Amino acid sequence: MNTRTTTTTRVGLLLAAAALALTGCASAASPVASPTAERDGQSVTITDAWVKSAESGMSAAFGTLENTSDHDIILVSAESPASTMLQLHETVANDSGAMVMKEKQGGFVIPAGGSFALEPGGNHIMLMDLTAPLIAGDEATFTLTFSDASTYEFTAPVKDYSGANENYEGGDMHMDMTPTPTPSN
Ligand SMILES: [Cu+2]
Repeated sequence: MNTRTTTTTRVGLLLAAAALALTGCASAASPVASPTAERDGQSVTITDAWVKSAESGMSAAFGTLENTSDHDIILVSAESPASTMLQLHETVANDSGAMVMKEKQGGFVIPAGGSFALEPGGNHIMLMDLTAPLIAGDEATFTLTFSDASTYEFTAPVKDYSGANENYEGGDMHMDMTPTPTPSN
């Protein structure tokens, strides 16, 4: 009798202690999964972001991605209400020596404490199929997703730009980004 009472009391105390521990834990924990490491999306910013104006079809977004963490961060995908599909593109020479853009396998690696340039003629975020014309002065919002599944959202102004007309070479698709000829300086 005596023993059972003691045991019951002890269990009750343990449960109370466990509840306290849980409460304390919950109030102290940060919203991220690991309190010691920042999610990638919290360590990345973009500066000088802009999007090329376009009536329809394709366009591209540029800027400089910066990584303030002490580890490399991999950008794996991008989304935007401005386009039904986005890809991460690199610009490379094809077999015949022409500069073409194609999807970057494995994503963009932003080096630890460093930056990754998105620029015409180089790496860029490709808008494959615009949902509406991108007019200079408008803005477009982008959501970047990193390899740890965290995200970073930014808004970029739309600007007129006559360059960045590389052909797209992906699988069996060959498309011109814009039918507008590039005026010479
Ligand atoms: Cu592209």
